[in-house]
Amino acid sequence: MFIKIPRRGDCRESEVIPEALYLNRRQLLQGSMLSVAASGLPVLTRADEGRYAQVDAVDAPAWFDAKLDQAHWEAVTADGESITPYRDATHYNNFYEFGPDKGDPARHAPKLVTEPWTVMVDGEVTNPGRYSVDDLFSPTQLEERIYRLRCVEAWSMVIPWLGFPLAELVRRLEPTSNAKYVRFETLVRPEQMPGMRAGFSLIDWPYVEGLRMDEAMHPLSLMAVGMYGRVLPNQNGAPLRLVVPWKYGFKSIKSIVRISFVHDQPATTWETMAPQEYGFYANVNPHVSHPRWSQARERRLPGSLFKPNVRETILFNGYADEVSHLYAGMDLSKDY
Ligand SMILES: Nc1nc2c(c(=O)[nH]1)N[C@H]1C(S)=C(S)[C@@H](COP(=O)(O)O)O[C@H]1N2
Ligand SMILES: [Mo]
Repeated sequence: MFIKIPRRGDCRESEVIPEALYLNRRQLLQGSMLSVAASGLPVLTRADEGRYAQVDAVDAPAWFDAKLDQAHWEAVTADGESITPYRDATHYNNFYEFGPDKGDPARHAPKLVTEPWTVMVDGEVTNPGRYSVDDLFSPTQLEERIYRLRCVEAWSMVIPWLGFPLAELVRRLEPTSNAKYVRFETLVRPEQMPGMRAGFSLIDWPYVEGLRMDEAMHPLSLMAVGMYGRVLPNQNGAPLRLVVPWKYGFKSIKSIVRISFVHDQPATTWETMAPQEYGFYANVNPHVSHPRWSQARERRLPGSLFKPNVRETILFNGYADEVSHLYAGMDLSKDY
């Protein structure tokens, strides 16, 4: 079930074939995507078991790799937005455990050992324990979800994830009625995570994130184990990461090793570090500026100096129809 992650050296080549298949599939899926759109979840589509993720890696000639970076990407979401090229989605990352620069995760994360991997489940829950990743996701089907990812730094991408609804997992784990929030923790392994060894990092590890229970149970909240039809690259949070598309990217915690069901709102990494800049909710909101910059617009990657690809940011990152009821009666300028 679990696919071996190629080492850095063979990584670039092996991406080519699954990606090409991926794009073919996209075109085949267009019809079904539109019908799903009509059912009210506009950028959601299902794939049958991620079959093409198991295609063997094949070496591509260097000229092909070079061409691929310049390829005109045709795949689009149901709303007509282009899917971010795989290369950008895997080489422009935030994963501070591996360093502060956007290229650091792609440089250093491939050395992270992600097999075996266990996730500790504890707190207000009927089925606590230490689960292997396979245990966690073997009972469920993988689904493909094409989501916008909007970073609080005002850039965004469109990424086709492969995963399963967090709600399914929560139901299986059976939280007690005392559980009001879910808290997530990332791996701490400084030997393999150079960003954690750097003395200047302000982050108090482990990286922690959390959701209110109703947010966790929302059908858009995804536990991702893959992207672009293949296994999740380490820099994107292998083997298991959260994706909450209506919130700023920092809520989508990577490489999860612990899931706790708790009564009180958990202290989360960014909110703890700078509460006046980053809130617990972190819902994408063009009307609530970051103290140091506006959130009204975003840079959709890839862009260039001549074509910066700037677009308006949409409330709840475009998912308002699905999620705004979760925040009825709340003042979004206070609970940012
Ligand atoms: N453990 C951990 N998870 C993390 C981060 C991090 O630094 N550490 N960065 C977050 C931020 S700020 C963003 S924008 C997204 C980026 O996800 P991507 O690199 O897969 O696009 O991951 C989030 N998850
Ligand atoms: Mo981010």
